[in-house]
Amino acid sequence: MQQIIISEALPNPTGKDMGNEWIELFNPNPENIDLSSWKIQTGAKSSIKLDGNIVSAKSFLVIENFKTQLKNTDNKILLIDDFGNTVDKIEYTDAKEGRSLSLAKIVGTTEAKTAHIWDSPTKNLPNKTFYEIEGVVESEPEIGEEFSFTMKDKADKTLTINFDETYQFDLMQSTLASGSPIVILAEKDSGHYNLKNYQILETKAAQTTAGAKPEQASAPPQSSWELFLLIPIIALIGVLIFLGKFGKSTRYEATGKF
Ligand SMILES: [Ca+2]
Repeated sequence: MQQIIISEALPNPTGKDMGNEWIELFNPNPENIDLSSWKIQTGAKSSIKLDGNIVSAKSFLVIENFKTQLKNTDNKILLIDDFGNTVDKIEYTDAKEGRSLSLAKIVGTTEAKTAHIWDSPTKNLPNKTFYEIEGVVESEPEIGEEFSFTMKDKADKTLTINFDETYQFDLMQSTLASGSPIVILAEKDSGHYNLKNYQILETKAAQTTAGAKPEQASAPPQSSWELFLLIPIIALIGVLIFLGKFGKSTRYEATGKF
């Protein structure tokens, strides 16, 4: 049997939390699973008994209208089977209002993987798929009909990346310079991508900048020459300190007999 998973949870619904929170389970197996004697540990001292619930084959089951309340900060939700084994677990430090924590599929430049991501809820529906794309910024962020920038992926294909106003536009414009190596996490939407997260690959960015400005090429020999002069000076200071300490301790030994 494949593991039943906690596919999504909404600990902090918009408005009143009590009665509006839910936990979505998913059964990846080709047969129905009876959850009698299973439970969901919803907090340190609270749990929901799942007696009477059956999760159908390849289907979701939403647990809702429970009498306990999910904490909005620093919490763990555990799915415990009839043998007392924890079969799945999600944890969070800060539940964003109106957003659910869902197990999303990440299609990457490397192998596919999964991650727990806060996003708009997909109750009783398949969770979203996100794309991890590595490449370089082509055109810098601009405000047109949409907030967007373009990047070239590893296959040299130009992709349009839209982002919403929750991103700080000024910060993005100052950090996403044309040519910056970047890795993004985005959701695919007909013909473009919606940005979820991004990271600038720092080390490569430094190399690219150095290569792009040949007039700075004379700087390294100069600084290494300065370094060359600095080494004997540091060594000399070191010797002087050592001699000073040695001298002091000798004097201490001499006076320590009193
Ligand atoms: Ca879902």
